[in-house]
Amino acid sequence: MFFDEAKIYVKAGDGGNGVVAFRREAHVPRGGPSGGNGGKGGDVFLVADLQINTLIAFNKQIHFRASSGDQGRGKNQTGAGGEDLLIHVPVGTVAFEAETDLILADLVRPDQRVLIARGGRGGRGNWAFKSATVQAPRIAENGEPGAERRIRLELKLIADVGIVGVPNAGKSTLLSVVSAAHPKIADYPFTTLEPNLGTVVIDNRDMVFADIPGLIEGAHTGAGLGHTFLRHIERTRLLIHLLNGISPDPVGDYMAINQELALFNPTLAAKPQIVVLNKMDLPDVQAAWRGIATKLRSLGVPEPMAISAVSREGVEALLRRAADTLAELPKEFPLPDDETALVGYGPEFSGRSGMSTATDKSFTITHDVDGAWLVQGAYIEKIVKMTQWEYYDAVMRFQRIMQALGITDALRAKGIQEDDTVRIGSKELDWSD
Ligand SMILES: Nc1nc2c(ncn2[C@@H]2O[C@H](COP(=O)(O)OP(=O)(O)OP(=O)(O)O)[C@@H](O)[C@H]2O)c(=O)[nH]1
Ligand SMILES: [Mg+2]
Repeated sequence: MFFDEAKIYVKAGDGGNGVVAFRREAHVPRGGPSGGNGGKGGDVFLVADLQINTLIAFNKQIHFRASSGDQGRGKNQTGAGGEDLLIHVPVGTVAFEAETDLILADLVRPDQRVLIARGGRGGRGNWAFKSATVQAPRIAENGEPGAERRIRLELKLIADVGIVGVPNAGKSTLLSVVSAAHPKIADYPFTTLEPNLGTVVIDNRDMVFADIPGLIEGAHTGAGLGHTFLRHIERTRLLIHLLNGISPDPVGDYMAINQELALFNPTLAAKPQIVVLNKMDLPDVQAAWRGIATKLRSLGVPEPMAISAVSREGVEALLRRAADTLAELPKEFPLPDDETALVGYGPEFSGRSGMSTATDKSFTITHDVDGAWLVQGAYIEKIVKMTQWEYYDAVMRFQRIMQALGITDALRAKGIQEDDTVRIGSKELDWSD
C-alpha cells in the first residue's frame, strides 16, 4: 500500500503566562513592578525530508503538539520559549487545511520548511503594564493560546515526465531501461501497484520519470488503480503516452486514456504528450505501425514515435525528444523565495485564524440552552483565555475590551438584565451595570 494521504492535528505551543511581581528592595516599602512576560509557545513546521518516502508514519501518530512557553519570572525576566516542533514529511507533500481544502504548503524542495501553526505569544507581566499613571499595576496576562488546526497531507510525486498508458503497455520496462530503477515487470495487468521514479540522463541533461500504474476506462471514477495515482501526474510537465503494440486497438486505447485524463482533471489532458507505440521488436507490431501512425496523425498527434523498450530501439531518440520538449516548457511550480515561507502563498491566507492566532473580532450573541447569554467569537474567546481573573485590573481591562468590540452595547440592545449570566468560552460572568 502506498500511503499518500494522511490527516493530522497540530497544535502550536501556548504562550507562557505573564506574572505579577514587585521588586523588594531594602528600605523601599514597595518596589516597582517586576513581573516578566511569559515565553512564546513553540511553532509547528512541516519539513520536507528526502529520507522519507511515504506518509505511512501518520497512520500511527496523528496528534502533534509543540511545547508551551514558560511563565514569566520576577526581576522582569521573560520565561523560556517553547520548543518548535518539526514534522518531517516526504518531499512532494502538499498540506491542505482540512476544513476548507485550501493549500497551506507545497513542499517541493528538500529541507524546505513551512510554518503551519504559530505559537502563542507570552502573556505580559505587570512590568509591561506600567505607565505614567499606573505605577504599581496588579495585572498580568495569560499566554496567548497556540494556533491549532486539522491538516490533510497529500503526497504528490515530483517528476518531470509521467509515463502513462494501459496496463501491460511496457511502462515499467521502459523506466527500467532508461534509469537505474528496478520496477516489477510482468505480462499481467496492474503489475505496478505504486508509482516508480527514476532519474534519466541524456546528453548531460537529467530528468525524473515516473512510471504510473496502468490506466483503464473508468479510471477517473476509481476503476483499476488509476484514480489514486492520477493526481501524481498533475505535477509532471510532460507525459509519455505509451501504447501497447500488441493491443487489439492501440489507437482506441490512446483515446480512452486521454478521455480518462480529461475526466479526472482537464489540466491533465492539456499536458503535452509524446505518443509512443511500444514493442516494435515484434513483427506484427512493425506491420501495424504505419497504419497506427497515420491514424494518430489524423487525430492530431504531431509526431508519433515507435520504440522497443526491450531491444531499446528508438529509446534514445525518445529520451532526446523528451529532454528537448522539457527544455521548452516553463517550470510549472514557482517556488517561494523564502525557505521558511509562511503558510500559504496567496492573500487569502493572511490573517487566517488557524495559522496565527485568532484575530477575527466579529462575534455573535445567542441564548445558550439554559437561557444564559452566549457570546461567541474567536478574538473575545482568546481574550477570555488570556485574562487572569484574580486581578481586579485584569477584569477591568476585559470590560474595556468588551466595550471596545461593541459586545457590551450589543448585549444591552438585546435587553440584558442585571444578574443575567453571560458565557464566553469557558468563562461565566454575572452581568452588572
Ligand atoms: N516484446 C516486447 N515486450 C515488451 C516490451 N516492453 C514490455 N514488454 C512486455 O510487456 C509486458 C508488460 O510489461 P510492463 O513493463 O510490466 O508493463 P506496464 O505497462 O508497466 O504494465 P502495468 O504495470 O501492469 O500497468 C511484460 O511481459 C514485458 O516483458 C517490448 O518492447 N517488447
Ligand atoms: Mg508497470
